[in-house]
Amino acid sequence: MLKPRLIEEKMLILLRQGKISKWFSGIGQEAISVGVTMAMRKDEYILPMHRNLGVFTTREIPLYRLFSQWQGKANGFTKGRDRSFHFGTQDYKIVGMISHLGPQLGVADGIALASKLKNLNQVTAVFTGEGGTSEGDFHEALNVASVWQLPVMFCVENNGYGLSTPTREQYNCEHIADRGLGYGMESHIIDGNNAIEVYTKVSEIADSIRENPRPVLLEFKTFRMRGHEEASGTKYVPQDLMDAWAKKDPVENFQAFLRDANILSEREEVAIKEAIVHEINEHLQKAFDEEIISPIESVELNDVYKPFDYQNFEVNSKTEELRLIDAISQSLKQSMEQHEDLVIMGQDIAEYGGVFKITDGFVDQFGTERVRNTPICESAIVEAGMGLSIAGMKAVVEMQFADFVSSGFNPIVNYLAKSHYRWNQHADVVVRMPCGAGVAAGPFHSQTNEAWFTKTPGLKVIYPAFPYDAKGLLATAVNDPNPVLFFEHKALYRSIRQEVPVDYYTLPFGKASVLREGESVTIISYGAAVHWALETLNANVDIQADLIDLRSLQPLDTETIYESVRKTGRVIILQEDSLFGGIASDISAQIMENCFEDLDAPVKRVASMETPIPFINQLEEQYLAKGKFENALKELLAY
Ligand SMILES: Cc1ncc(C[n+]2csc(CCOP(=O)(O)OP(=O)(O)O)c2C)c(N)n1
Repeated sequence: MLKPRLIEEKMLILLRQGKISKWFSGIGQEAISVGVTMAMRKDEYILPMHRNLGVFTTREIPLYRLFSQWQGKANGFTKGRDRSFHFGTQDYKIVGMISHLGPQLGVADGIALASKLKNLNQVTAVFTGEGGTSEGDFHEALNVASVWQLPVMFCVENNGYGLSTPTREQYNCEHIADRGLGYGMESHIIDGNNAIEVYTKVSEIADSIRENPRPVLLEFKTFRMRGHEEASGTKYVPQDLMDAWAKKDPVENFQAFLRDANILSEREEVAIKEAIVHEINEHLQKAFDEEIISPIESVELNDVYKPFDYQNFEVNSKTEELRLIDAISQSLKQSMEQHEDLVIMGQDIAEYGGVFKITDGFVDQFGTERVRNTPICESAIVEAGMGLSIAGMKAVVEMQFADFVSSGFNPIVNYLAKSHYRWNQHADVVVRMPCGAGVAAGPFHSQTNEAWFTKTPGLKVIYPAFPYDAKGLLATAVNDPNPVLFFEHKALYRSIRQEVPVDYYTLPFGKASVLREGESVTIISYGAAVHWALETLNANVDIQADLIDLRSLQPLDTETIYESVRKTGRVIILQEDSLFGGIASDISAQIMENCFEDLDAPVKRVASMETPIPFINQLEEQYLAKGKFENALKELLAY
């Protein structure tokens, strides 16, 4: 406890000297970080927050590495890409927070699920402040942990304030621990300023979780003695409250206890302190002496995704005619056979087989441990997928409808997408996205929301239009250790059939397929719109067009696009999504920038109306780009 205290005191000085950026103080809360970490085994994961320096020091991370991290230097954990405690390290089994606070609670669920599935008898500890408990992630994570009986210790550090917000404005129950009852979960209140109580109680609880896997909610009563971060001060905290808690200082009280019990002499105390101060100064010097990182573009770009060694599985087996939906189902099943560590999770996917029946019969073959029905909590399940990945497993998460991904949006774009770039931790998660209109399902069951994700570096976005492509690309998505959004158009599920190889095979990402070849125009599309373009070409046999089915939006096969545009000089991009900010706009811009001199006409984009997607057929038909395509194509040819 003394070590994090002394480090902090030093950091506060450096902060004033402008030598480090922000500082979030955990002074007064050390007994919790240190006590919990000491109660954990070294091979068990801890997911700390911004005030848990004691977790990092108790896991014995060399101090210079922490100091380098805070200065954004290479000996830190994020190569200068993320600040303060926003990092993880597999070497020390620590998984740091993202700024959004709540998501790591669900990540802990995933790690705990992996340890439960592997019978490791481990417990996972995750921290949050009482402010963070107001986030939906908290509720979702506790609910999932309870329904699945996952071995997680949810450690709430109730330190009185969330930034300037006192607890009475944060929640309206007496104790956060009281909520355990509502989740069907054991809970305890622990005096977070009493090191002995923290250590003994948490040790007992951790032991009992290892024996009997289950989640436990722990509320540590404590107090934040300094500002939220140093710049924000403590003016809003009444002085008498400060004074009362100052008397409960965990370091001073523990020192006094050790002295009274004749365990620690004054001489020993001084020696311990001197040794720590020496260590801090030595390591600080090392960090100061380290050069600052010089930016190299290629280094940054190369770390966004984990390198993936694509293995091509040959397609030489016999074929059978499959609908899109059967091809996806078959691919998923074969991936489950290929990867024993693959878990699929989604609403109603187990015995019921999913709303589209893609996982029908899977439970019989793979069991309910690997084919998991989930509560309705998209965030926690995406986060659990991340946790499985951290623990070395793979996850496929089924969104019941792509529209509902908005409820799991935060962990996808902020956690999964940024993890490899930030601290070299890949997110081996495929999110399956049954999407698209044309089924008279209205604004919330019809969207094709790929552009929400193609915008975000770190994600791969795949969007097949045919059974053959879907089967091979889904297999690759599972093999690829990066997060993949896999779009499956609902209107194509049962309407498109094709001869598909029976055996397992893969197809590479980033390769478009050229479905038709012609000299006069390039048509670029993906998903259901590819079939609209095919219909138009079938009805106008005189039009000589290259028809490019992108299949993969991120990575994007610009080579095939440019080659075709250079040949035809005219290009039309057809997308089902509404126009503004869709991928057609970016492809158009790239063509202008790279093929301008080969163009004989302006690039044309055809997309759906700038409205939400309406319900009744007549309105939906008017909304969709399909009806506008033929005229637009003819206009372009006549330009
Ligand atoms: C989703 C989200 N909303 C708001 C913030 C800004 N913010 C950062 S920490 C914090 C207070 C957190 O309070 P608490 O969880 O009690 O932890 P403490 O700082 O007291 O340890 C706030 C509002 C954020 N980081 N993320």
